Amino acid sequence: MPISKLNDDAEVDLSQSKILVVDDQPINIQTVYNILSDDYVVLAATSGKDAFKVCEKNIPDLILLDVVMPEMSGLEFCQQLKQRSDTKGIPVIFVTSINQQEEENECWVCGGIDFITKPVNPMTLKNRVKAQLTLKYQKDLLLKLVYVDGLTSIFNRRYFDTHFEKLSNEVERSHRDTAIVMVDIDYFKLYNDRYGHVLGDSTLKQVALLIQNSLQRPADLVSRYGGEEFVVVLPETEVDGAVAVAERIRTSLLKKQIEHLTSEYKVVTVSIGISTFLTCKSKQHTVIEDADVNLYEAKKGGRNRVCI
Ligand code: GH3
Ligand code: MG
Ligand code: MG
Ligand code: MG
Repeated sequence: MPISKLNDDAEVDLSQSKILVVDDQPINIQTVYNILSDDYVVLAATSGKDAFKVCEKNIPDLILLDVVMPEMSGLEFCQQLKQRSDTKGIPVIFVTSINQQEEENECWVCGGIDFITKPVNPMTLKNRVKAQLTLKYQKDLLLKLVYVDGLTSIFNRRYFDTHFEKLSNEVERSHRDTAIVMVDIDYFKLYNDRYGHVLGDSTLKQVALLIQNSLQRPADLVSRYGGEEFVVVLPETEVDGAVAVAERIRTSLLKKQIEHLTSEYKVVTVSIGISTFLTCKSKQHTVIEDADVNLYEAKKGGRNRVCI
C-alpha cells in the first residue's frame, strides 16, 4: 500500500498538553498564560526549585523557561533537568530578553530546543509551542508503538532486549546481582481451545496486570517475552528475593480462581523459572537460557510451581 494512503489528516488533539512556564516575574507568567491557556493546560513556577516540585507531581509536555532568575538560573535549571532520567525528555523553549549571541548559544548548549525573545510575539509563541508539542506527541506515540505490547499494555520483547543489554553492562560493572524470572501460563493452548481466543486474550491481559502489580520497586520490569510468556527483571535482587516475587505472582493468580476446567488445577496457573547473574557463570547470554531451563523443570515437575 502506498504510504500516502496511510496519512491521517485529522489534527492531533493537544488540548490536554501541559506547559510549565518558569519565570521569576509573575507578570511574565501572566502574559504567557493569557496567550496559551485557551489551548493548553498551563502550569507555573517562579523558580527552578519550584519547577522541579511541579515536575515531581506532574511531568509537563513542554517547559517555557526564563534565563535570568535569582538562585538558580534558567541555564542551570535546564542542565539539571537534562541529567535526570525522569525529566530529560521534556523539551525546553527559552523565553528571554537576552540578545547576545554568546549567551544565546549557551541556551542551545545546555539542552534548549528552541528560543523565543521577549517581549513575546503571541503568534510566534503559539506556533513554536504547537510545533514542539506536535513533535513531542509524535515521538511519544512512536515510542509506544515500538516498545509497548498492544494487547497487554506492558513492554514488549523489543523493549526487553534493549533494556536487558544496557542492564547486563551495568551488572558487569557494579557486580550487583540481578534476577530473571520467566513466567509461562500453564495449558494455555487448552484454555484457548475450550474458552476461545477472546477470553484467552482477556486472561492474558489479566495475568500481565497481575504480574505488574506484584512488583514493588520502580526498577523492576515486566515484558511480554512471547505469546503467553513473560519475563521479569529484578535488579539488585538475589535468589531469595526473586523466589518471594515469583511466589507472590503464582499465589495471587491462584487466588483469582480463573476457571480452566481442562487444566488439572481447574483454574489458570503459571509455572516460573528463575536465574540470577551470580548463579550463571557466563552471564548475559545464559541467564535467560538458565531461567528457561528452570521453567521447563517447573513444567516437568507438575506446573503451578517455581523452580530455581
Ligand atoms: P504449557 O503448560 O506447557 O505451557 O502448555 P501451553 O499450552 O501453555 O503451551 P504452548 O506453548 O503449547 O501453547 C501456548 C499457547 O498460547 C498457544 C497459543 O494458542 C496461546 N497464545 C499465545 N499468544 C496468544 C495470544 O496473544 N492470545 C491468545 N488468546 N492466546 C495466545
Ligand atoms: Mg527573569
Ligand atoms: Mg504455556
Ligand atoms: Mg509458552
